This record gives sequence, C-alpha cells and structure tokens, in this order.
Amino acid sequence: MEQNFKSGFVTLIGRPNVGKSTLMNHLIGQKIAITSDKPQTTRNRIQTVYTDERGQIIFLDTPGIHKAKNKLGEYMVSVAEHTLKEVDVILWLVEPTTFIGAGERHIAEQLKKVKTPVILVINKIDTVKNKEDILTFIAAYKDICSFSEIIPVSALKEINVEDVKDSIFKYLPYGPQFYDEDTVTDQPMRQIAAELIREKALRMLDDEIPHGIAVTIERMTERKNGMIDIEATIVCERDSHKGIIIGKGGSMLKKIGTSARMEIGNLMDTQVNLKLWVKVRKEWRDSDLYMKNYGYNPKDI
Ligand SMILES: Nc1nc2c(ncn2[C@@H]2O[C@H](COP(=O)(O)OP(=O)(O)OP(=O)(O)O)[C@@H](O)[C@H]2O)c(=O)[nH]1
Ligand SMILES: [Mg+2]
Repeated sequence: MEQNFKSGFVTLIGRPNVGKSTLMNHLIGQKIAITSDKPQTTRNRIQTVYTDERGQIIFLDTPGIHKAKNKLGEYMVSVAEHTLKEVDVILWLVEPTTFIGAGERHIAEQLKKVKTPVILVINKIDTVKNKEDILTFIAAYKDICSFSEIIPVSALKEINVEDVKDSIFKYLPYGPQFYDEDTVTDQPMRQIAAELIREKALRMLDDEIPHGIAVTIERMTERKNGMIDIEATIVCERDSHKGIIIGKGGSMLKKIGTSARMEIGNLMDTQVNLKLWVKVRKEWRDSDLYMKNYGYNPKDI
C-alpha cells in the first residue's frame, strides 16, 4: 500500500430535493442513487465508492432532512443525521439562494455539534442568471456556520464537480483501500432494482401518490442464458392510488415496468423480464412492521 493513499467516508446531507443523489452519481460517474423532482426521493443511506490514484472516497447519499410527518419520515431524518457522526468529511448541499429557512438552521445546529470538516456545496448554479449573486449566497451561509470550503456547483451540468473531489481529498485522512478499485457500490442488486422501479413510479406519477409508495422484490432469479426474471410489488396507501398506478387498461403500470426493465437490464448488462403487482397497505408509513418489511428498519440505522 502506498503511504500517500487517502481514504475515508463522506456524507452528502441537506434538505430534500437539493440534488444530493444527482451530485453523488456525477462524483462517481455512474447512476446508482435514484433521483426525481419530488422531494424525499432517497429513503435509505446509499453507499458508493470512488477510487483514483489519490485515494478512495466512500460516499454516503442520505435522505433529505425535513420535518417528519410519519414514522418513515422520522426514520429517514435519523438515517441522514446518523451519518454525521461516522464520516471524515461532510458535504452540505444547499439551493442557490440567500433564503435560509428553519430547515437550513436546523442542519447548521447539527453541524455545530461535530468537529468534522464541512464543505458547503451550493448546487444548481446553472439556474442562477446573474453569477455575481453567488457571492451573496456564500455570504449568507458564512453567517450561520463555519465551513472548511464553499464550492458553487451544478451537479446536473457537471460544473465544478471535480473541484468537490479535489477538496474532499484535501481533508481525507491517509488510510487503506477498503474496496477494490472496480467497486462502485455495495448495494445489493435486488435493492437497486427495487429503487429503480420506485424511481420510475416517482417520475411518472403525480405529487401525492409517490410519497406513499414502496417497492418489494418478491423473486429475482437468473436463467441459464443469463436472463433475469424479477417479480416485484408496488405498495401504495389507498385503493384510489392503486387504480392510478395501474392506469387505464394497465397502461401506467406498463409504462413504469418498461422503463424500469430497460434501466435494470442496462445496469446488469442482460435482458430482464419484469412482472409488477400493486397492493394496498393502509398507512404503512406509520407501521413498524410494514416499514421493516419494506427495508426501513430503525434498528438498522
Ligand atoms: N437545474 C439543476 N437541477 C438539478 C441539479 N442537481 C439536481 N437537480 C435536480 O433537482 C431534483 C432533485 O434532485 P435529487 O438528486 O433527486 O435531489 P436529492 O437532494 O437527492 O433529493 P431527496 O433524495 O429527495 O432528498 C432533480 O429534478 C434533479 O434533476 C443542478 O445542478 N441543476
Ligand atoms: Mg436523493
């Protein structure tokens, strides 16, 4: 092992929808975490790995920190805040604005409790017309917290994404290579498949329904010729939602299925045969038992 090799854990935290998952995907150069324009897309900690000659960064994408309205929300916030204690560098992502709300102040308070270096990432700068405004955003944030660095970026347009990595390596300690250099994630394929199905549902359905959706993989098997058969269930909270998810003559479910099947197939580099069912579990987001069944067990945090 080279003596100048650095390694460690880096969490991406922030309010929902600020672009944490998008940035992580662009940092590692592959789409692993699902993204959507709906807040509260990410529900679990998604771990990915980036390796180059400088060292190895293990990224933790986390759910958006928000005011929880149910047990699932509490679980999500606790997953995110828990990572603060176990990393070497914190990336705090924010929107490009001078408006600092209760959500941001809450996060700033959490950050004051840890001694870990914090890099403030002002994301979505592609949406800022007058680039001089960025200086005022920086000034506003400097007032509420102290940062090791502040980097304006656009995750989507890949502006300054490399600068984020350079900066992380500055603060990462020397250490061993934890994963071999080809490893991108340790998420099980089953889980990635479930997430991709949920992503398609999130992207294709209107506002209210996606928040109450969970996806479970009932069966995932490989045929001799390499083809993968997947049977999955989309769980929702109301009969009326079930109708919308299935759509007229099954059209919506078919759209979700086709899109998910293609992406899972590309990722696994094989053909996928996907069967989807829909079922209703009223208020599962407030049920310990159901949450555990769907992969959101507070004991695992
Ligand atoms: N214009 C612009 N949009 C972006 C950028 N980064 C992310 N987005 C968009 O912002 C939305 C949210 O992105 P996500 O990556 O899902 O955000 P997140 O912070 O992971 O959200 P949660 O998982 O819900 O907490 C998506 O529609 C992205 O395409 C950016 O740099 N510029
Ligand atoms: Mg996310």
